[in-house]
Amino acid sequence: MTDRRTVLKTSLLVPAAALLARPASAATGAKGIQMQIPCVVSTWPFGVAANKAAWAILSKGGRALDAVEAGVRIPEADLRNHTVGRAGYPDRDGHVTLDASIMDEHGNAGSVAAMEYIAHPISVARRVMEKTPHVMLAGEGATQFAVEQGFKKEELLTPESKKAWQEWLKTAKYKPEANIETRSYGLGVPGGAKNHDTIGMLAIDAKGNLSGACTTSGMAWKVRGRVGDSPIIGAGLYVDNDVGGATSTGVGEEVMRSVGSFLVVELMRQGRSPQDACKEAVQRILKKKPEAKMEQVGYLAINKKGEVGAWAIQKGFSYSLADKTAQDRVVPGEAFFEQTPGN
Ligand code: SD4
Repeated sequence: MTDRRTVLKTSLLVPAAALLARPASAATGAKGIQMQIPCVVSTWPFGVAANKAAWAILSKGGRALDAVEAGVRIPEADLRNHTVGRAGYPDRDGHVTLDASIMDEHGNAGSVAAMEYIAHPISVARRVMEKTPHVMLAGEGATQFAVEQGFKKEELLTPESKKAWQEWLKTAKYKPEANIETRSYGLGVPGGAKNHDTIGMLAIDAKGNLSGACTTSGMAWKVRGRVGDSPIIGAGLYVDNDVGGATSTGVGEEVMRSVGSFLVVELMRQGRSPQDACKEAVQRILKKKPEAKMEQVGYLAINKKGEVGAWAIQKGFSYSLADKTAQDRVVPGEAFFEQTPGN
């Protein structure tokens, strides 16, 4: 029987070079997937519904920035989803605090971190980008700014999320879990998401312009005040209209320490394919911290030509694609390791 220790032992026996040399599967090919422009890609199977909202804009010749904002607002509003927006699981003290970031084709960026009481952090992030000289607002100041901008202040902790939190309080054990979305949404069991997963979305519009958005309630039961990678420009999201864009999901601390999305875009700038760039960014995490193989981080990237690639630490990460040929494709991400049992 394969248990956690066996997987760890097995993976330790496989030299890193061999892991790196492992061929990509037929599902994606070594170079990833070629999309037709305009197109939109996003993390996890719950990206399908988000992509549809984005596609409604892109297919009419709309701007990528409008598409990614409209797209990620779908999971933000979905009360079955406990990892993004309203109904997101709270921190260990029972507060729902949201992180989000957005970037446009001009390299403009906006973000909010640890913001409470506002259901659509991505739209507040866009206002920060467009209405202030700043990039990031955090905490109470972010909520205050949102209210000044006309956003409604509301309780984000739903009865269902509160119940889950109270259940967690009985043992109060904090353990980030990998691939929650795949199990709760991908398998068609709504409302089962337990701990974390973020929507990151990248779009190219008919003019060939790129934008990206990333939004999350972060790690469930996190320490109050904790901010993840999602609102950090260059960590959870990075877009350079000359090159491409990247976004991440998983344990944000690993992504922040390696400035992952910026790294992916810079590798693409040097000529690496999106898939190869994502793979290298995951490899950097594992090189500095081999124990991270027990965690999950997944990167998703697209280049200016519409080539898409992804890579994760563990299997189980997947992403959603939409262009004129199909709007509901979900593709498994490549990974270095098997999914950790119990994760
Ligand atoms: C965070 N990266 O706050 C987010 C959470 C996430 O899959 O994506 N989980 O660290």
